[in-house]
Amino acid sequence: MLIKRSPNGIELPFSSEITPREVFESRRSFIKQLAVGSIAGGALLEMASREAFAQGTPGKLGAKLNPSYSALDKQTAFKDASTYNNFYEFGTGKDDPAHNAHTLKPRPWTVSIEGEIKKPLTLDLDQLLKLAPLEERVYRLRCVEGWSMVIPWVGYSLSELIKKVEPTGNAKYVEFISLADKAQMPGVGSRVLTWPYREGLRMDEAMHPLALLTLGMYGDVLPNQNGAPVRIVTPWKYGFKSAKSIVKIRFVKEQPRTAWNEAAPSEYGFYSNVNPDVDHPRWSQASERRIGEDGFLVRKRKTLMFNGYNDVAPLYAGMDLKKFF
Ligand SMILES: Nc1nc2c(c(=O)[nH]1)N[C@H]1C(S)=C(S)[C@@H](COP(=O)(O)O)O[C@H]1N2
Ligand SMILES: [Mo]
Repeated sequence: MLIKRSPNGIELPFSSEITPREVFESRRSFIKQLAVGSIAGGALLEMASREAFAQGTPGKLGAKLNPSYSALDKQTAFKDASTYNNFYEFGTGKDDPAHNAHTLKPRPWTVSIEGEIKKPLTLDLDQLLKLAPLEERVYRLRCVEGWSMVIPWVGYSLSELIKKVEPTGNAKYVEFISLADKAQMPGVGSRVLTWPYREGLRMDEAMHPLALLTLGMYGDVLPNQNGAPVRIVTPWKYGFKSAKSIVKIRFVKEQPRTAWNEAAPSEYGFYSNVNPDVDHPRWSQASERRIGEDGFLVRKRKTLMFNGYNDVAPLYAGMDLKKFF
């Protein structure tokens, strides 16, 4: 298998599906040309918008692509990314969130930041949107169930927020708590999980620049079903570590309990780094199905260690990742 190395050390397999940098750049200038009107015509415009969509656009949020943190894999269609979801607060079926999440009210919204920090804060959405420059980051998302997507998120490193609240020496972990409001979320009350949905990271993981405080995708704000108005995305971990619609970020001394770990401790560990060598007790994690590439003849993709984000490897130096799965 051909492995290409991107500027940030992310290993990219399947080179035939990678957009070479030159093609990428020339497409961009083509789109610019269209924008200034030097080329016109309905068909071309239609093509331009499709191209712009494929590469991400500044969009309503005005985020600038951060190429050094972006995978060049072909992006998942917005339609797929916004209709095939896991968000158990709105039901356990893949299409439940898209059907049911219209009852979520993403504004007004506040996130309270508390615990082992010198500057506890409550931030509303506008404050969150202005806390640091918004970036577009194209990340692979690998669900523990064996499928993956490639999504252009909008946000900034979680570390930007962490620095502002000045954690004390006791802050060893960060806990993320999702909204659990039965009035807005018909799935809360079901017994699949204990609510609210909770996730967590070790402090050094949370400080890693790849950990994204996410406020949008595909240039615009997050659709409700994708975790509006604010979620976490940790692309080197299985998707369930990326808690949606968060209302609280708490800095704590001890490793926090998490919703999936409580539900099935032998299946979902605290770390949950993507790891093709550690199988889920009920299925292999060696390969994955990329959403949008379905089809009888389409081969599954090999799952990469840390989902290809090798930059994070030093965080786990000396740890037995079979034990700390
Ligand atoms: N609050 C909450 N966050 C959640 C979930 C959930 O059920 N509730 N599902 C997780 C899982 S299993 C995955 S794979 C991702 C899916 O994110 P997406 O729908 O935006 O692709 O969200 C994660 N975050
Ligand atoms: Mo998942």
